[in-house]
Amino acid sequence: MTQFEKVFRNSALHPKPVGLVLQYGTAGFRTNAKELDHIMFRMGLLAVLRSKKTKATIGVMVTASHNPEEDNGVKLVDPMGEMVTPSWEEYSMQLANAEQDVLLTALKDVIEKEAISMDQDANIFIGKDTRPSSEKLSQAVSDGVMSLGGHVHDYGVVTTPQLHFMVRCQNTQGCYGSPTMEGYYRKLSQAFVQLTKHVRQSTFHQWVHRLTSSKHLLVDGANGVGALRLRDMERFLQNQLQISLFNDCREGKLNFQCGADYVKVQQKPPQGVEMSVGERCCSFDGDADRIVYYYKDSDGCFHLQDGDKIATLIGTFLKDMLTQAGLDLQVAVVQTAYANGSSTRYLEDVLKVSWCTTGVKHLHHAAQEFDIGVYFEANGHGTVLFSNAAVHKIEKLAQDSSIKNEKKRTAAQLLHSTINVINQAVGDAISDMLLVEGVLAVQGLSVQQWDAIYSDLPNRQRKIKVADRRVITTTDAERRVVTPPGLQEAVDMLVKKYPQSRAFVRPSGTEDIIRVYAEADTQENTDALAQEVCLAVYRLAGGVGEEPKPLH
Ligand code: NG1
Ligand code: ZN
Repeated sequence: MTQFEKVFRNSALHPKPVGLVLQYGTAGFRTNAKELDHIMFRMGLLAVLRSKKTKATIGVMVTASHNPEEDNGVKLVDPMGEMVTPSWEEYSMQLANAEQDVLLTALKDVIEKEAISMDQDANIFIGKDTRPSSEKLSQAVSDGVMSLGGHVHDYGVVTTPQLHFMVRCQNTQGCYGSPTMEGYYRKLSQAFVQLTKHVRQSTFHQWVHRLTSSKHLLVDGANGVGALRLRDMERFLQNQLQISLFNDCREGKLNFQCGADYVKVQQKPPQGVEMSVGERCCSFDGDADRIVYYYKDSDGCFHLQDGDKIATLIGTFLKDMLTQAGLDLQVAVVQTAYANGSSTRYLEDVLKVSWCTTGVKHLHHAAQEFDIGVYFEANGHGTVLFSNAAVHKIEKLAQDSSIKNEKKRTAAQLLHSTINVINQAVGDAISDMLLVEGVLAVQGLSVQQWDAIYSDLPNRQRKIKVADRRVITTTDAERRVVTPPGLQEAVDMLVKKYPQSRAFVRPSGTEDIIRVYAEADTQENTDALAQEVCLAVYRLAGGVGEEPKPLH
């Protein structure tokens, strides 16, 4: 039997429902798990082609991140651990949406267009989250890979960033680390222990003073894979961080009233976490590639430290360390339209700020333009990218034993540990958490002091259902609407009514909805603005169901 005959035969075991069309969205295919079996098989096929084309290991992650438990999804991971290149998103749609009888034609079309040598070996790493549907769906990916003669290494239940890490380690022949779970835990925790070692040297008194409180962190695992893998990691951390883990998969439902997305969008603490006043808490999302921090003050008020606050903390720390080390490297922070206006205003005074479209692949790409690119979405997805030249300069300085100035030497070593603690392949809740904890400890900052760096403008995110979300198209990093006609003018008029306000509208790439974002001087004005923009979308972009109502 030829390879293609085998693919044809096996594809019948994962049939595509006739007429079903799915889009490769902001972060891969994502929908109700019942619709995904054929997609998984076909992504297995595509991963083999991508592996043959790049002559490298490719990753396939089965997860729907922060979506409800009944959804699932799949993302492809390129050789350096980044999201698959956009031109291949097109191919994935061709394959995903080809009817059963033309699947082979679609497959051969990709092979021809990309001039792929089918004799080349293919190696695929597979990972999955904890959803009940993930087991069977990841099996469908494996079937696809093996039907086309690829080798599979199945890592089982891992966080999305762990899979990205494995792919990058494998393709850098171990330079980035060892492609094993132990390799991941060891690399990150050793770097974290190094970071916190400097605390004892540089701010000994503060360290002693905070010895008990500063090492303690409450973590909401969203009842997902992040909780399981964080448990595994704890023993590597040498007691440098004491974690109380909640929503750890033992009872509650994945992402239900917990997790980073819930906390960010609802702007309230997750269920199931026992927070005391002033205690530092964080929430992961369902596949642990996002993190947000928060605490409760003595009046019982909830304070959120989202991706913007994390970017600010890390960006300014890096800038300080570079200055102290005397290194001439540029640090930039990349933001999207969802960044709080206050964060942008604060950051623009101290660093370079750059804008791009929502979606990690865009942020990652934009951050690569700088010596050091810090990127975070407000929702808590982000990381730091160091150019090769920056890594080289920092490593050289950190190893230079002739430096007599202790401040300079410490700064260089802290920068070096930062490179190793951060997962440069992709945003990683566990790695970001270790970096934030390290930076807070080194700088002797409490969660309240970190929060006080700037005050967020009140903001609100809403969702509107429309008949076809593609009727809304945008420009200028998704900050302005192009179609339908009249909608942007309506938003502009509404924004003029409130002080310090801003609002924008865009179709979601992961859910079948339109997102509305608003911010203004007070929460009341923000909510009024968001409500009016929702109504404009509903009326001008074909809203379905009941008219949007005010939230309170
Ligand atoms: P969409 O659904 O396109 O808004 C959401 C997030 C993105 C990104 C992706 C992938 C918001 C407003 N949007 O995309 O930032 O994280 O999911 O998970 O948070
Ligand atoms: Zn996620």
